[in-house]
Amino acid sequence: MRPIICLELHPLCPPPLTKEQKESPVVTSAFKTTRSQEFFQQAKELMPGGVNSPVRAFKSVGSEPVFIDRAQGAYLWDVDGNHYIDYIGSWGPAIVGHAHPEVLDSLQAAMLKGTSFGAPSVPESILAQMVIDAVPSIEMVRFVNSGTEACLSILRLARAFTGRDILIKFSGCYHGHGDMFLVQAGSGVATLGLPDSPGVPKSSTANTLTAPYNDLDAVEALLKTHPDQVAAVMLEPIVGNAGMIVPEPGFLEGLKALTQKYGALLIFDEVMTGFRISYGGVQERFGVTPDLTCLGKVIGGGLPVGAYGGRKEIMNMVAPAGPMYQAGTLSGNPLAMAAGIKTLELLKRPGTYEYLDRITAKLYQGLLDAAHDYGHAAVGAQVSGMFGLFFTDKPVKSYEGARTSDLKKFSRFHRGMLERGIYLAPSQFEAGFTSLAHTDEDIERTIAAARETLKEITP
Ligand code: HOZ
Repeated sequence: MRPIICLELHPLCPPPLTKEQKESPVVTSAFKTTRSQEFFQQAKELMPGGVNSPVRAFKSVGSEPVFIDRAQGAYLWDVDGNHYIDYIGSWGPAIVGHAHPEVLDSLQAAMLKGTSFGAPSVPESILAQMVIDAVPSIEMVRFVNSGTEACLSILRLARAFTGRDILIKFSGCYHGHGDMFLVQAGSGVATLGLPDSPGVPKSSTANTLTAPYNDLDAVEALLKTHPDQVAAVMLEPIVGNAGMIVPEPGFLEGLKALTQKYGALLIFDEVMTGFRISYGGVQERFGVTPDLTCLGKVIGGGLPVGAYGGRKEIMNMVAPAGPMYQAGTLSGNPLAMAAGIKTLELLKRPGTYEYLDRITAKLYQGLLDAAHDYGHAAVGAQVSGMFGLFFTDKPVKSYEGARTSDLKKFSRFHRGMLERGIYLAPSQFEAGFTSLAHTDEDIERTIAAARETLKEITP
């Protein structure tokens, strides 16, 4: 094994940034990644691919990750002292900005009372009430520790409630890494162009059927071919794991009608969109209420969390109220609850979603204009604090459409932006996220960086 690289301090701890590095403006010329490269070499011997989640390895953009040392507001600083405007936001949770002082105060107060009880505590009920008040489909909720866990549990619940086995999902949608969801999945699976994962027995996916997103006819055909067998139709109601794809008018309403007609449950995976697209998620903003909903990311305020919920008659099947078993040692953890409660309180303040909408629309339009002004085919989408761009001239309505995007161009764009201090998701098949901490000036700097980058790239 290689010796652990020893920098100035503890071997696993990057040196502190100097005062100048902390205060430096966004890097435009002195981009250096020497230390990140050293840490990545070391990490690759310690963890598969050097990371704990595949997309963040930057493999699909043909480069190497920068190692993050610190995050504050809309900004990140890496171990080489480069300073970035962050549009990943920890893949969604950082909606009020990183290390928000009020979230940190709540966490500190919670931490002083203990980090985990493995027993009921009042903060669980406070966050549960906030989620129930906000999300139209949720009358009762169960907290878990990740979006993956929420999706695994919700499918078991849908199967238990309906007594049916089949799941209909959509190509390019990602519902975590549970065996039965790894069929034409988005996120890391799409990013790395992986076929369905080895290690997943055929029997685990035998009951998973897929349809193209935005294609109601395909869904109805599957429901007709498998009468009384489909437990649930599950989707990201706005897709963020195949790049960003929005539902066409009538698509969500059509799924609701079809699931009712064929006796299946409709499940919205709002792990990414919950409390982001609006306080009540996509279901509130688009006025379509599913039977069950998965949540994660924002409701943990940056700590590991997931949740699933729905109508009481369904949720009361979950143990110990009912027979469907699901459990977790750290579920309802007091730190995650405290960070989640404060984050939702901050989001509830007047004007937050209007602000997210305004700055993100400005960013999205600026990026699109920059691409078109320099002769690049580009399309995309933006709703509230979520956005995405594809380098293609065809409208993108599904994962099949997203795959027409010019991935080489995306890689060059990503690198050019990184070197100019703009931290975008290192994959065409992920959405971008803004936060309440992003300022108009940040957006203008980002658009200026995009114009410089896109000017350099041959259309
Ligand atoms: N799969 C998540 C994004 N869609 C998380 C990626 C990561 O944390 O690397």
